[in-house]
Amino acid sequence: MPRLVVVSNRVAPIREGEPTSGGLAAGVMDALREQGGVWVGWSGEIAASSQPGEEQALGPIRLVTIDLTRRDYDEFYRGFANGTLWPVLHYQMGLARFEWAEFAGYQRVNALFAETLGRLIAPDDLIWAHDYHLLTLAEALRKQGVANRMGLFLHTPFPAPAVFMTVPAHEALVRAMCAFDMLGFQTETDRRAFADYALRCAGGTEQRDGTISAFGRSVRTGVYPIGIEVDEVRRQAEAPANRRFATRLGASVHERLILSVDRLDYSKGLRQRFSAFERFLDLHAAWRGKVTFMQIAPPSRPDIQTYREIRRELEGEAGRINGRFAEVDWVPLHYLNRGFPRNQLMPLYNAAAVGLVTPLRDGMNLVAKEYVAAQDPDDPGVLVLSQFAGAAMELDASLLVNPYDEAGVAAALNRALAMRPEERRERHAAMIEVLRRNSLDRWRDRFVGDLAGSPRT
Ligand code: ADQ
Repeated sequence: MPRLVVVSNRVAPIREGEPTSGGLAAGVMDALREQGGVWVGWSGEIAASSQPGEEQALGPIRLVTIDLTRRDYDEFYRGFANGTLWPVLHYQMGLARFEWAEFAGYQRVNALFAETLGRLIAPDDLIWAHDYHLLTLAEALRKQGVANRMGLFLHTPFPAPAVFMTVPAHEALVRAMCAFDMLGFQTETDRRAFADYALRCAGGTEQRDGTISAFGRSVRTGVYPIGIEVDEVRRQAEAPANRRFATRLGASVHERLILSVDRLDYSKGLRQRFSAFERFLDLHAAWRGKVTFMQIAPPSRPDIQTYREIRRELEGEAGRINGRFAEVDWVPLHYLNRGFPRNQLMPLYNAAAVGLVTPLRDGMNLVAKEYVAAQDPDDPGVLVLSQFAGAAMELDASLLVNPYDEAGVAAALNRALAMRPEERRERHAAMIEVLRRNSLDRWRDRFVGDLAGSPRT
């Protein structure tokens, strides 16, 4: 196998000998460890000038970080990546803004990543770029004359062409994406949307094997739904030391727990979810006093206006709902504005009767998969899942809901809480089988294998 060079916005903060923070970082690290390789990304530091930052060696792996300037950060990260692309990729055009100067900053930072890579790579290295921050990376590398195989995996959705075209730079973006040799998407819906754009808006053609020709280049496209490590989640969920935390929590909530865990982001549908829970308490009053809804949502991207707004709004809503329904001995909604380490989160999943995962749009949603993996197969909880999460394609044995339909979500909660054990076990077994078949290792091996086998351009 050729050496792997991974590029992502951030390099996971990983120290030797310590457990990694999440599945994805672990999966990528395993691949690098097996094949040897380099991981390149932003250091998270703002410096006086953009420059290569620290380099760290972790056995056969080199971690190379880049510092950004304040201007890079504002235009690339806060501006075009998270102020324009993130909302549009999640069908939230109303929340997007656009400035050509920020798009230029995005291209400049992609070119900076490309320069750093150019100094590191050997001719046979495979370059694997991650996510919406790096859509123009391959184009920048090609301009330097780099001919290596390059693949991009998009962790977010790719929206329908009419939505994507609301970004004024849409054509430049898709042209740049075609400079990769391979594009991986989470679902066929996302891949199809990209192909539709290339065919209908760029006069491209598509072959049976998913190869798309447009803008004078050919790029292979494929579907690689990201998975999780089922056994790692089970181990964390069941470890006696970890369970003590969940037991402590169990004493503080009422009989049944409905659990949601998200980064605080408007794409996750938290406001609609709070309303659906309120509707549930209205329509199914018998559950009052018996069910607690816990929403764990640490703030993310706090220096972006839309994120500050959603945070304020949710705090108000949580207070209002609790004010309306709480009793002296029962608080219906627990809203926790902080993250938890995985060894506390997994037993919490395990303790919850219902996992409520209702993003308005999501590339995949690993929380849905982790919730299923953390359940006791003999007495599993029920997953209530948005039909607009990529995970819904695989986890169709969950209770699928439309997150915009408050009454529908309320009915699904009632059904989940009342579900008989045999049905819960059946649904859980069907989902576990899917998760085992499409593990994180398989996702990575399929992507890297296909990239290694893709025709060289
Ligand atoms: P995210 O939008 O970050 O990821 P998600 O897939 O749900 O969303 O979560 C990623 C990880 O973060 C999970 O392992 C989860 O356990 C952890 N996590 C989430 N909230 C947490 C919290 N409150 N405390 C502690 N840990 C928490 C993007 C895309 C997704 C896609 C992933 C992977 O937006 O659609 O599934 O990448 O491709």
